[in-house]
Amino acid sequence: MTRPFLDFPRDFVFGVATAAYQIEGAHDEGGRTPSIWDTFSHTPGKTWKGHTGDVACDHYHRYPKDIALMKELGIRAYRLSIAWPRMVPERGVKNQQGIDFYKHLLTALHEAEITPAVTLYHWDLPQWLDDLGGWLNRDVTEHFAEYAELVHRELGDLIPRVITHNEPWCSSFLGYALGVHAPGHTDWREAFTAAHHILLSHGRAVQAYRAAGGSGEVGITLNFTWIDPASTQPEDVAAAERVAGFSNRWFIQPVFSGTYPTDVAALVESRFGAMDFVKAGDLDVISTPVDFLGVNYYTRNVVAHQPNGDWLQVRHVAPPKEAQTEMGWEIHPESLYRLLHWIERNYTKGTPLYITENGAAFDDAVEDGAVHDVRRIDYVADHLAAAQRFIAEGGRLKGYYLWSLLDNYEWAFGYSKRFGIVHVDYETQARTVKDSARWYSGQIAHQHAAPTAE
Ligand code: IFM
Repeated sequence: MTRPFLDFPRDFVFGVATAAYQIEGAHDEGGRTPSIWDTFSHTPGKTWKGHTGDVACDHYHRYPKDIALMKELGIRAYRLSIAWPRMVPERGVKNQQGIDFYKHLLTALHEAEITPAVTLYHWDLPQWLDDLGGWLNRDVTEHFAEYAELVHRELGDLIPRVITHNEPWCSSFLGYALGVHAPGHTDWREAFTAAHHILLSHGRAVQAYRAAGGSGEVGITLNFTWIDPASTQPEDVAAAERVAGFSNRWFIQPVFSGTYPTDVAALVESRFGAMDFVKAGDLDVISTPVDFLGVNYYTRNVVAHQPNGDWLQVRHVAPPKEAQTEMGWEIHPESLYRLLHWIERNYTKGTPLYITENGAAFDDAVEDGAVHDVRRIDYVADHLAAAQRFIAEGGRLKGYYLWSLLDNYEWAFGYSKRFGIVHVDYETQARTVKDSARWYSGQIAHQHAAPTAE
Protein backbone atom coordinates (compact mmCIF):
# COMPACT_ATOMS: atom_id res chain seq x y z
CA MET A 1 0.00 0.00 0.00
CA THR A 2 3.00 2.18 0.04
CA ARG A 3 2.98 3.23 -3.58
CA PRO A 4 1.28 6.52 -4.43
CA PHE A 5 -1.43 6.48 -7.08
CA LEU A 6 -0.77 7.90 -10.53
CA ASP A 7 -2.66 10.50 -12.53
CA PHE A 8 -3.97 9.38 -15.92
CA PRO A 9 -6.27 11.02 -18.47
CA ARG A 10 -9.88 10.90 -17.40
CA ASP A 11 -10.96 8.42 -20.09
CA PHE A 12 -8.04 6.02 -19.52
CA VAL A 13 -9.34 2.45 -19.12
CA PHE A 14 -8.11 0.45 -16.12
CA GLY A 15 -9.07 -3.22 -16.37
CA VAL A 16 -8.08 -6.78 -15.62
CA ALA A 17 -7.66 -9.72 -17.99
CA THR A 18 -8.20 -13.50 -18.12
CA ALA A 19 -8.69 -16.20 -20.76
CA ALA A 20 -11.25 -18.99 -21.09
CA TYR A 21 -9.11 -22.11 -20.79
CA GLN A 22 -7.16 -20.63 -17.90
CA ILE A 23 -10.17 -19.98 -15.67
CA GLU A 24 -13.43 -21.52 -16.88
CA GLY A 25 -13.05 -25.25 -16.15
CA ALA A 26 -16.26 -27.16 -17.02
CA HIS A 27 -14.31 -28.67 -19.87
CA ASP A 28 -17.00 -31.18 -20.76
CA GLU A 29 -20.12 -29.25 -19.77
CA GLY A 30 -22.63 -27.18 -21.67
CA GLY A 31 -21.96 -28.88 -24.98
CA ARG A 32 -18.28 -27.93 -25.10
CA THR A 33 -16.00 -30.34 -26.94
CA PRO A 34 -12.21 -30.61 -26.39
CA SER A 35 -9.76 -28.03 -27.61
CA ILE A 36 -6.12 -28.68 -28.47
CA TRP A 37 -5.28 -27.64 -24.91
CA ASP A 38 -7.46 -30.41 -23.46
CA THR A 39 -5.66 -32.91 -25.66
CA PHE A 40 -2.21 -31.49 -24.90
CA SER A 41 -2.68 -31.15 -21.15
CA HIS A 42 -4.03 -34.69 -20.92
CA THR A 43 -0.96 -36.05 -22.71
CA PRO A 44 1.50 -37.37 -20.10
CA GLY A 45 4.62 -35.26 -19.65
CA LYS A 46 3.35 -32.12 -21.38
CA THR A 47 2.44 -29.96 -18.38
CA TRP A 48 3.72 -29.41 -14.84
CA LYS A 49 2.59 -32.39 -12.74
CA GLY A 50 0.10 -33.24 -15.48
CA HIS A 51 -2.10 -30.26 -14.61
CA THR A 52 -5.06 -29.59 -16.90
CA GLY A 53 -7.69 -26.86 -17.26
CA ASP A 54 -10.53 -29.31 -16.49
CA VAL A 55 -11.60 -27.34 -13.42
CA ALA A 56 -9.22 -24.35 -13.34
CA CYS A 57 -10.91 -21.57 -11.30
CA ASP A 58 -14.35 -23.05 -11.94
CA HIS A 59 -15.32 -19.65 -13.31
CA TYR A 60 -17.94 -21.30 -15.53
CA HIS A 61 -20.01 -21.89 -12.40
CA ARG A 62 -18.69 -19.09 -10.22
CA TYR A 63 -18.74 -16.17 -12.64
CA PRO A 64 -21.52 -14.29 -10.80
CA LYS A 65 -19.37 -14.22 -7.67
CA ASP A 66 -16.23 -13.31 -9.61
CA ILE A 67 -18.08 -10.43 -11.23
CA ALA A 68 -19.39 -9.32 -7.82
CA LEU A 69 -15.81 -9.34 -6.56
CA MET A 70 -14.67 -7.19 -9.48
CA LYS A 71 -17.48 -4.78 -8.75
CA GLU A 72 -16.50 -4.65 -5.08
CA LEU A 73 -12.96 -3.76 -6.14
CA GLY A 74 -14.27 -0.99 -8.38
CA ILE A 75 -12.99 -2.64 -11.57
CA ARG A 76 -14.78 -1.20 -14.60
CA ALA A 77 -13.17 -3.03 -17.54
CA TYR A 78 -12.56 -6.73 -18.08
CA ARG A 79 -10.81 -8.57 -20.88
CA LEU A 80 -11.96 -12.17 -21.27
CA SER A 81 -11.86 -14.73 -24.05
CA ILE A 82 -14.50 -16.89 -25.65
CA ALA A 83 -13.82 -20.62 -25.96
CA TRP A 84 -14.29 -21.46 -29.64
CA PRO A 85 -15.19 -25.12 -28.85
CA ARG A 86 -18.04 -23.91 -26.62
CA MET A 87 -19.49 -21.94 -29.52
CA VAL A 88 -18.74 -24.40 -32.34
CA PRO A 89 -18.27 -27.85 -30.81
CA GLU A 90 -18.34 -29.65 -34.15
CA ARG A 91 -17.97 -28.69 -37.77
CA GLY A 92 -20.97 -26.64 -38.85
CA VAL A 93 -22.69 -26.87 -35.43
CA LYS A 94 -23.45 -23.84 -33.29
CA ASN A 95 -23.97 -24.59 -29.62
CA GLN A 96 -26.84 -22.68 -28.05
CA GLN A 97 -25.68 -23.55 -24.51
CA GLY A 98 -22.30 -21.98 -25.19
CA ILE A 99 -23.88 -18.89 -26.71
CA ASP A 100 -26.20 -18.60 -23.70
CA PHE A 101 -23.30 -18.95 -21.26
CA TYR A 102 -21.47 -16.00 -22.80
CA LYS A 103 -24.70 -14.03 -23.16
CA HIS A 104 -25.35 -14.37 -19.43
CA LEU A 105 -21.74 -13.62 -18.52
CA LEU A 106 -21.57 -10.51 -20.72
CA THR A 107 -24.96 -9.30 -19.56
CA ALA A 108 -23.90 -9.71 -15.93
CA LEU A 109 -20.79 -7.65 -16.65
CA HIS A 110 -22.82 -4.84 -18.18
CA GLU A 111 -25.21 -4.92 -15.24
CA ALA A 112 -22.22 -4.53 -12.94
CA GLU A 113 -21.05 -1.58 -15.11
CA ILE A 114 -17.94 -3.47 -16.17
CA THR A 115 -17.09 -2.99 -19.86
CA PRO A 116 -15.99 -6.21 -21.56
CA ALA A 117 -13.25 -6.59 -24.17
CA VAL A 118 -13.46 -10.00 -25.79
CA THR A 119 -10.68 -12.06 -27.32
CA LEU A 120 -11.89 -14.52 -29.93
CA TYR A 121 -8.84 -16.77 -29.87
CA HIS A 122 -6.75 -17.29 -26.77
CA TRP A 123 -5.20 -20.60 -27.90
CA ASP A 124 -8.06 -23.07 -27.47
CA LEU A 125 -8.50 -24.28 -31.05
CA PRO A 126 -11.32 -26.84 -31.27
CA GLN A 127 -9.82 -30.32 -31.53
CA TRP A 128 -12.07 -31.07 -34.52
CA LEU A 129 -10.25 -28.27 -36.39
CA ASP A 130 -6.85 -29.61 -35.38
CA ASP A 131 -7.96 -32.96 -36.79
CA LEU A 132 -8.30 -31.12 -40.12
CA GLY A 133 -4.71 -29.84 -39.82
CA GLY A 134 -5.20 -26.97 -37.39
CA TRP A 135 -3.38 -23.74 -38.19
CA LEU A 136 -1.38 -25.56 -40.88
CA ASN A 137 -4.53 -25.87 -42.95
CA ARG A 138 -5.36 -22.63 -44.76
CA ASP A 139 -9.07 -23.53 -44.60
CA VAL A 140 -8.99 -22.83 -40.86
CA THR A 141 -8.87 -19.12 -41.72
CA GLU A 142 -12.33 -19.51 -43.26
CA HIS A 143 -13.61 -21.29 -40.16
CA PHE A 144 -12.22 -18.48 -38.00
CA ALA A 145 -13.96 -15.81 -40.06
CA GLU A 146 -17.24 -17.75 -39.71
CA TYR A 147 -16.69 -18.02 -35.95
CA ALA A 148 -16.03 -14.25 -35.72
CA GLU A 149 -19.27 -13.65 -37.59
CA LEU A 150 -21.16 -16.01 -35.29
CA VAL A 151 -19.86 -14.19 -32.20
CA HIS A 152 -20.86 -10.90 -33.74
CA ARG A 153 -24.34 -12.14 -34.67
CA GLU A 154 -25.09 -13.73 -31.32
CA LEU A 155 -23.21 -11.51 -28.88
CA GLY A 156 -22.11 -8.43 -30.82
CA ASP A 157 -24.42 -6.01 -29.00
CA LEU A 158 -22.72 -6.93 -25.74
CA ILE A 159 -19.14 -6.57 -27.01
CA PRO A 160 -17.81 -3.05 -27.54
CA ARG A 161 -14.20 -4.15 -28.08
CA VAL A 162 -13.14 -7.30 -29.96
CA ILE A 163 -9.63 -8.75 -30.09
CA THR A 164 -9.26 -11.32 -32.87
CA HIS A 165 -6.14 -13.12 -31.59
CA ASN A 166 -4.07 -13.17 -28.47
CA GLU A 167 -0.30 -13.41 -29.04
CA PRO A 168 0.04 -15.19 -32.42
CA TRP A 169 3.77 -15.51 -31.61
CA CYS A 170 2.89 -17.97 -28.83
CA SER A 171 0.19 -19.90 -30.71
CA SER A 172 2.53 -20.47 -33.64
CA PHE A 173 6.10 -20.63 -32.31
CA LEU A 174 5.49 -22.18 -28.87
CA GLY A 175 2.87 -24.51 -30.32
CA TYR A 176 4.39 -25.58 -33.63
CA ALA A 177 8.18 -25.17 -33.22
CA LEU A 178 9.12 -25.36 -29.57
CA GLY A 179 6.50 -27.95 -28.68
CA VAL A 180 5.78 -26.50 -25.25
CA HIS A 181 2.25 -25.39 -26.10
CA ALA A 182 -0.58 -27.20 -27.87
CA PRO A 183 -0.54 -28.83 -30.34
CA GLY A 184 3.05 -29.64 -29.33
CA HIS A 185 4.75 -29.83 -32.73
CA THR A 186 8.47 -29.20 -33.23
CA ASP A 187 8.97 -27.96 -36.76
CA TRP A 188 9.98 -24.37 -37.64
CA ARG A 189 8.58 -24.49 -41.13
CA GLU A 190 5.23 -25.49 -39.69
CA ALA A 191 5.51 -22.68 -37.15
CA PHE A 192 5.94 -20.01 -39.83
CA THR A 193 3.09 -21.54 -41.83
CA ALA A 194 0.83 -21.48 -38.75
CA ALA A 195 1.86 -17.89 -37.95
CA HIS A 196 0.91 -16.79 -41.46
CA HIS A 197 -2.46 -18.52 -41.32
CA ILE A 198 -3.19 -17.02 -37.92
CA LEU A 199 -2.44 -13.54 -39.23
CA LEU A 200 -4.53 -14.22 -42.32
CA SER A 201 -7.41 -15.39 -40.15
CA HIS A 202 -7.10 -12.15 -38.19
CA GLY A 203 -7.52 -10.06 -41.35
CA ARG A 204 -10.40 -12.21 -42.55
CA ALA A 205 -12.13 -11.94 -39.17
CA VAL A 206 -11.80 -8.14 -39.16
CA GLN A 207 -13.35 -8.04 -42.64
CA ALA A 208 -16.11 -10.49 -41.67
CA TYR A 209 -16.87 -8.52 -38.52
CA ARG A 210 -17.12 -5.24 -40.40
CA ALA A 211 -19.16 -6.78 -43.23
CA ALA A 212 -21.60 -8.08 -40.62
CA GLY A 213 -22.11 -4.50 -39.44
CA GLY A 214 -20.08 -4.72 -36.23
CA SER A 215 -19.91 -1.27 -34.73
CA GLY A 216 -17.51 -1.97 -31.85
CA GLU A 217 -13.76 -1.53 -31.97
CA VAL A 218 -11.81 -4.42 -33.47
CA GLY A 219 -8.10 -5.11 -33.16
CA ILE A 220 -5.45 -7.70 -32.37
CA THR A 221 -3.20 -8.33 -29.39
CA LEU A 222 0.50 -9.02 -30.01
CA ASN A 223 3.09 -9.91 -27.39
CA PHE A 224 6.33 -7.97 -27.41
CA THR A 225 9.65 -8.57 -25.71
CA TRP A 226 12.04 -5.65 -25.83
CA ILE A 227 15.44 -6.89 -27.02
CA ASP A 228 18.76 -5.35 -25.96
CA PRO A 229 22.23 -6.38 -27.15
CA ALA A 230 24.62 -7.71 -24.50
CA SER A 231 27.29 -5.23 -25.67
CA THR A 232 27.88 -2.51 -28.23
CA GLN A 233 29.90 -4.92 -30.38
CA PRO A 234 28.40 -4.91 -33.91
CA GLU A 235 27.78 -8.68 -33.85
CA ASP A 236 25.74 -8.40 -30.61
CA VAL A 237 23.81 -5.44 -31.98
CA ALA A 238 23.05 -7.44 -35.14
CA ALA A 239 22.02 -10.45 -33.00
CA ALA A 240 19.59 -8.24 -31.06
CA GLU A 241 18.12 -6.95 -34.32
CA ARG A 242 17.57 -10.53 -35.53
CA VAL A 243 15.80 -11.52 -32.33
CA ALA A 244 13.72 -8.34 -32.33
CA GLY A 245 12.80 -9.11 -35.95
CA PHE A 246 11.68 -12.60 -35.01
CA SER A 247 9.95 -11.61 -31.73
CA ASN A 248 8.31 -8.33 -32.64
CA ARG A 249 8.59 -7.16 -36.24
CA TRP A 250 7.43 -10.50 -37.70
CA PHE A 251 3.91 -9.84 -36.43
CA ILE A 252 3.44 -6.10 -36.21
CA GLN A 253 4.87 -5.28 -39.64
CA PRO A 254 2.42 -7.38 -41.69
CA VAL A 255 -0.54 -6.10 -39.65
CA PHE A 256 0.37 -2.41 -39.95
CA SER A 257 2.57 -2.19 -43.05
CA GLY A 258 1.40 -5.16 -45.12
CA THR A 259 4.87 -6.72 -45.52
CA TYR A 260 7.04 -9.25 -43.74
CA PRO A 261 10.45 -7.96 -42.59
CA THR A 262 12.82 -8.85 -45.43
CA ASP A 263 15.81 -9.53 -43.15
CA VAL A 264 13.95 -12.18 -41.13
CA ALA A 265 12.18 -13.54 -44.23
CA ALA A 266 15.58 -14.12 -45.89
CA LEU A 267 16.75 -16.06 -42.83
CA VAL A 268 13.53 -18.08 -42.66
CA GLU A 269 13.69 -18.99 -46.35
CA SER A 270 17.37 -19.96 -46.18
CA ARG A 271 16.77 -22.21 -43.18
CA PHE A 272 13.24 -23.54 -43.65
CA GLY A 273 12.45 -23.23 -47.37
CA ALA A 274 10.39 -20.90 -49.56
CA MET A 275 7.49 -19.13 -47.88
CA ASP A 276 5.12 -20.48 -50.50
CA PHE A 277 2.30 -20.52 -47.97
CA VAL A 278 2.02 -16.75 -48.56
CA LYS A 279 -0.39 -16.30 -51.48
CA ALA A 280 -1.10 -13.25 -53.62
CA GLY A 281 -3.32 -10.79 -51.76
CA ASP A 282 -2.75 -12.30 -48.29
CA LEU A 283 -0.85 -9.32 -46.97
CA ASP A 284 -3.60 -6.94 -48.09
CA VAL A 285 -6.03 -8.98 -46.00
CA ILE A 286 -3.67 -9.14 -43.02
CA SER A 287 -3.19 -5.37 -43.08
CA THR A 288 -6.91 -4.56 -43.09
CA PRO A 289 -7.03 -1.46 -40.86
CA VAL A 290 -7.79 -2.07 -37.21
CA ASP A 291 -9.22 0.27 -34.57
CA PHE A 292 -6.49 -0.42 -32.01
CA LEU A 293 -3.48 -2.55 -31.21
CA GLY A 294 -3.36 -4.58 -28.01
CA VAL A 295 0.13 -4.71 -26.52
CA ASN A 296 1.14 -7.47 -24.11
CA TYR A 297 4.37 -6.65 -22.35
CA TYR A 298 6.06 -8.49 -19.48
CA THR A 299 9.82 -8.39 -19.92
CA ARG A 300 12.90 -7.70 -22.01
CA ASN A 301 15.67 -10.05 -23.19
CA VAL A 302 19.38 -9.35 -23.45
CA VAL A 303 21.06 -11.31 -26.24
CA ALA A 304 24.56 -11.93 -27.57
CA HIS A 305 25.83 -13.31 -30.86
CA GLN A 306 26.53 -17.03 -30.60
CA PRO A 307 27.85 -18.80 -33.68
CA ASN A 308 26.59 -22.40 -33.76
CA GLY A 309 23.78 -21.45 -31.39
CA ASP A 310 20.13 -21.78 -32.41
CA TRP A 311 18.96 -20.82 -35.92
CA LEU A 312 19.14 -17.14 -34.96
CA GLN A 313 22.73 -17.65 -33.74
CA VAL A 314 22.10 -16.06 -30.38
CA ARG A 315 22.48 -16.69 -26.70
CA HIS A 316 20.27 -15.18 -23.98
CA VAL A 317 21.95 -13.50 -21.04
CA ALA A 318 20.20 -14.37 -17.75
CA PRO A 319 18.95 -11.39 -15.74
CA PRO A 320 20.06 -10.91 -12.11
CA LYS A 321 18.06 -13.12 -9.73
CA GLU A 322 16.69 -10.22 -7.70
CA ALA A 323 15.22 -8.62 -10.85
CA GLN A 324 13.28 -11.72 -11.89
CA THR A 325 9.68 -12.74 -11.41
CA GLU A 326 8.72 -16.31 -10.63
CA MET A 327 8.75 -16.98 -14.40
CA GLY A 328 12.44 -16.02 -14.52
CA TRP A 329 11.46 -12.94 -16.54
CA GLU A 330 13.38 -9.73 -15.94
CA ILE A 331 11.39 -6.86 -14.42
CA HIS A 332 12.18 -3.93 -16.72
CA PRO A 333 9.54 -1.18 -16.87
CA GLU A 334 11.80 1.18 -18.83
CA SER A 335 11.52 -1.23 -21.75
CA LEU A 336 7.74 -0.80 -21.78
CA TYR A 337 8.27 2.93 -22.25
CA ARG A 338 10.78 2.32 -25.07
CA LEU A 339 8.54 -0.29 -26.67
CA LEU A 340 5.45 1.94 -26.77
CA HIS A 341 7.41 4.69 -28.48
CA TRP A 342 8.94 2.21 -30.95
CA ILE A 343 5.50 0.79 -31.83
CA GLU A 344 3.89 4.16 -32.31
CA ARG A 345 6.77 5.73 -34.22
CA ASN A 346 7.24 2.86 -36.66
CA TYR A 347 3.86 1.21 -37.01
CA THR A 348 0.66 2.39 -35.39
CA LYS A 349 1.24 6.11 -35.88
CA GLY A 350 -2.12 7.48 -34.64
CA THR A 351 -3.94 4.18 -34.06
CA PRO A 352 -4.76 3.82 -30.35
CA LEU A 353 -2.88 1.35 -28.19
CA TYR A 354 -4.13 -0.61 -25.21
CA ILE A 355 -1.85 -2.56 -22.92
CA THR A 356 -3.96 -5.71 -22.94
CA GLU A 357 -1.67 -7.63 -20.56
CA ASN A 358 1.00 -6.75 -18.03
CA GLY A 359 1.61 -8.35 -14.69
CA ALA A 360 3.85 -10.69 -12.75
CA ALA A 361 3.93 -14.16 -11.18
CA PHE A 362 5.21 -14.36 -7.63
CA ASP A 363 5.17 -17.16 -5.12
CA ASP A 364 2.27 -15.77 -3.09
CA ALA A 365 1.00 -17.35 0.10
CA VAL A 366 -2.09 -16.63 2.16
CA GLU A 367 -1.23 -15.63 5.74
CA ASP A 368 -4.04 -14.90 8.16
CA GLY A 369 -6.44 -14.32 5.32
CA ALA A 370 -4.19 -11.87 3.47
CA VAL A 371 -1.58 -11.92 0.72
CA HIS A 372 1.08 -9.24 1.05
CA ASP A 373 2.33 -9.19 -2.53
CA VAL A 374 4.38 -6.03 -2.32
CA ARG A 375 6.54 -6.99 -5.31
CA ARG A 376 3.47 -7.17 -7.54
CA ILE A 377 2.35 -3.71 -6.42
CA ASP A 378 5.80 -2.39 -7.30
CA TYR A 379 5.74 -4.18 -10.65
CA VAL A 380 2.36 -2.73 -11.62
CA ALA A 381 3.07 0.76 -10.27
CA ASP A 382 6.41 0.93 -12.10
CA HIS A 383 4.89 -0.20 -15.39
CA LEU A 384 2.03 2.25 -15.01
CA ALA A 385 4.58 5.01 -14.44
CA ALA A 386 6.27 4.02 -17.73
CA ALA A 387 2.91 4.12 -19.48
CA GLN A 388 2.15 7.49 -17.92
CA ARG A 389 5.42 8.95 -19.26
CA PHE A 390 4.57 7.73 -22.75
CA ILE A 391 1.14 9.40 -22.57
CA ALA A 392 2.63 12.62 -21.18
CA GLU A 393 4.88 12.75 -24.26
CA GLY A 394 1.86 12.54 -26.55
CA GLY A 395 1.57 8.75 -26.92
CA ARG A 396 -1.89 7.39 -27.77
CA LEU A 397 -2.28 4.80 -25.06
CA LYS A 398 -5.92 4.38 -24.04
CA GLY A 399 -5.93 1.65 -21.43
CA TYR A 400 -4.26 -0.98 -19.28
CA TYR A 401 -5.55 -4.47 -18.49
CA LEU A 402 -3.68 -6.11 -15.65
CA TRP A 403 -2.88 -9.81 -16.06
CA SER A 404 -4.57 -11.32 -14.21
CA LEU A 405 -7.75 -11.00 -12.17
CA LEU A 406 -7.31 -14.48 -10.69
CA ASP A 407 -4.45 -16.89 -10.17
CA ASN A 408 -5.07 -19.37 -12.95
CA TYR A 409 -3.86 -22.16 -15.23
CA GLU A 410 -0.52 -20.96 -16.56
CA TRP A 411 -0.46 -23.36 -19.53
CA ALA A 412 2.46 -25.81 -19.42
CA PHE A 413 3.35 -24.49 -15.95
CA GLY A 414 -0.03 -25.69 -14.67
CA TYR A 415 -1.06 -24.03 -11.42
CA SER A 416 2.53 -23.45 -10.28
CA LYS A 417 2.69 -19.75 -11.28
CA ARG A 418 0.41 -17.20 -9.68
CA PHE A 419 -0.28 -14.06 -11.73
CA GLY A 420 -3.53 -13.05 -10.01
CA ILE A 421 -4.35 -10.02 -7.94
CA VAL A 422 -6.84 -12.39 -6.34
CA HIS A 423 -5.46 -15.60 -4.85
CA VAL A 424 -7.21 -18.88 -5.69
CA ASP A 425 -7.04 -21.93 -3.46
CA TYR A 426 -7.49 -24.67 -6.04
CA GLU A 427 -8.63 -27.21 -3.43
CA THR A 428 -11.53 -25.14 -2.15
CA GLN A 429 -11.84 -22.50 -4.90
CA ALA A 430 -11.70 -19.84 -2.17
CA ARG A 431 -10.74 -16.39 -3.46
CA THR A 432 -8.51 -14.15 -1.30
CA VAL A 433 -8.03 -10.54 -2.31
CA LYS A 434 -4.28 -9.79 -2.42
CA ASP A 435 -2.82 -6.45 -1.37
CA SER A 436 -2.13 -5.74 -5.07
CA ALA A 437 -5.88 -5.91 -5.79
CA ARG A 438 -6.54 -3.41 -3.01
CA TRP A 439 -3.82 -1.13 -4.36
CA TYR A 440 -5.19 -1.39 -7.91
CA SER A 441 -8.66 -0.74 -6.60
CA GLY A 442 -7.31 2.42 -4.96
CA GLN A 443 -5.66 3.44 -8.24
CA ILE A 444 -8.99 3.07 -10.06
CA ALA A 445 -10.84 5.03 -7.38
CA HIS A 446 -8.16 7.73 -7.59
CA GLN A 447 -8.65 7.88 -11.35
CA HIS A 448 -12.36 8.46 -11.00
CA ALA A 449 -12.26 10.75 -7.99
CA ALA A 450 -9.45 13.24 -8.51
CA PRO A 451 -9.24 15.93 -11.17
CA THR A 452 -6.73 14.07 -13.36
CA ALA A 453 -4.46 14.98 -16.23
CA GLU A 454 -6.32 15.52 -19.53
O1 IFM B 1 -0.97 -16.48 -18.93
C1 IFM B 1 -0.45 -15.92 -20.08
C2 IFM B 1 -1.54 -15.47 -21.02
O2 IFM B 1 -2.39 -16.51 -21.35
C3 IFM B 1 -0.96 -14.94 -22.30
N1 IFM B 1 0.05 -13.94 -22.03
C4 IFM B 1 1.05 -14.22 -21.05
C5 IFM B 1 0.41 -14.71 -19.75
C6 IFM B 1 1.49 -15.02 -18.70
O3 IFM B 1 2.37 -15.97 -19.19
